[in-house]
Amino acid sequence: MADFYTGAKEYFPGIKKIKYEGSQSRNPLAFKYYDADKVIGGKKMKDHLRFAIAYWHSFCGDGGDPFGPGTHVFPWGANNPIEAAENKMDGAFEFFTKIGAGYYAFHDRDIAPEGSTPAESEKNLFTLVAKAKKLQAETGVKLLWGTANVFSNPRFMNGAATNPEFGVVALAATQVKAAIDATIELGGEGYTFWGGREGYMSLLNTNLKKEKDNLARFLTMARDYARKQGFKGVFYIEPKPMEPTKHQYDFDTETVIGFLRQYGLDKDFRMNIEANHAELAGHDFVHELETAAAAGFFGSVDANRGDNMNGWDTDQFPMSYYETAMAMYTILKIGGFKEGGLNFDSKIRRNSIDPADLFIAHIGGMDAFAVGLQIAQRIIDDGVIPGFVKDRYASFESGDGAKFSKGELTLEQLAKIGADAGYGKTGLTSGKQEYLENVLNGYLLGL
Ligand code: XLS
Ligand code: NI
Ligand code: NI
Repeated sequence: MADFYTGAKEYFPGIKKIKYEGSQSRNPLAFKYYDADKVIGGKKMKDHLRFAIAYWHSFCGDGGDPFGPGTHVFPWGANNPIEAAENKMDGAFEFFTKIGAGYYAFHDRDIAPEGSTPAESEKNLFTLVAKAKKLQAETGVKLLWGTANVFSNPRFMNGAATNPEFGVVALAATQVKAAIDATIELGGEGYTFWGGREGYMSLLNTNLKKEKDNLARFLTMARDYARKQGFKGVFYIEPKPMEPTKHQYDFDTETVIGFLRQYGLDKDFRMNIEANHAELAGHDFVHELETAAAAGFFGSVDANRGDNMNGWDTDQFPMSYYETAMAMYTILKIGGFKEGGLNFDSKIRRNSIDPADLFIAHIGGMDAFAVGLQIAQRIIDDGVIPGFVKDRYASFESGDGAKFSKGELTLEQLAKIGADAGYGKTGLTSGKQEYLENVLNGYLLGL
């Protein structure tokens, strides 16, 4: 029996299931570091990393950009749009099983074409959901999260939930409701809201307060509907500061946490953090992860990278061991993924047109996170870096410092402690950043 799925036609002929061959392998179609069943820190790599494939980039994006049309020729053309969507889904599951990803993620319009009425769109969606359900059962691949594309169609040019026209908000609801139903039907572990056009281009035509209130109301309705239908999974907000709008309301993790708390959504929603979006917000990827983790809002990851020479969402595949190590260190510190995973919201370049390129790109990303995971585990096992951080805050563990931490001191008492101690050399302690960077570089080189 083949160890991968194919429908009536094999869409990636000549490519077999991708295997782990080790770091000495020169085979571009083999993993060098990702060894799915290898146990790291008591857990298999595949259970730590929970890789997901993004349907939109891998099977819908054709390489088109503002300066020219698509360059990627997809082999699933057919006589009508539904048949094409079915073929594409066969191709997608062939890819998931050949690359060995346990999860995928999709927008409603990625898997099924829009119809001429909301009812027809929903019917199309559920035709493909039925096929996805069958293929999930057959292959064991699971849905990490579902979502609705309420940003591409021209009707959403002024926003979806934040649109100034009530009629558009209602049409967005037709899609979100159906996408929630689809997610539940497929056993999706999460449901994501990325506010593509939920923001503004100019305050001259925008009532910012009303739009944020409407967004919160819409999210509340979606949450209530999903829970009523029995959805037990997590809702994610995926922050992004800009693009396509000038300013998006879900700017970054800290902003979104404030918004969720303001509107009482903090129990059900967690963060889906995308590396490239963090960069656009002027943050490191790991800053966003650590901020979410510290506040108890960490959920899932859209794995990719930007280009530090330009300022848009290039959605390149993650390659930096330094970044993946820092990310996995934060994730391991909070006990790993609970419900989320590493979703490759990444796309191959416009001129990467060989069918193998999609595999090679994912292999690189999966290997990069496999390396990052092992380095992160090394940081923890070796103990030098966590030990340094622990010692740095040791003065809060006993005596007056511990009283301060427990909230047992008033400002007057605290000031008296300071006054009694005097200036002396208090505070003149090295942060040792370069030393710690050198330790980390040692791990990166396997030392
Ligand atoms: C776009 C977003 C998008 C979300 C899903 O920048 O990353 O792909 O992940 O709607
Ligand atoms: Ni994303
Ligand atoms: Ni993005």
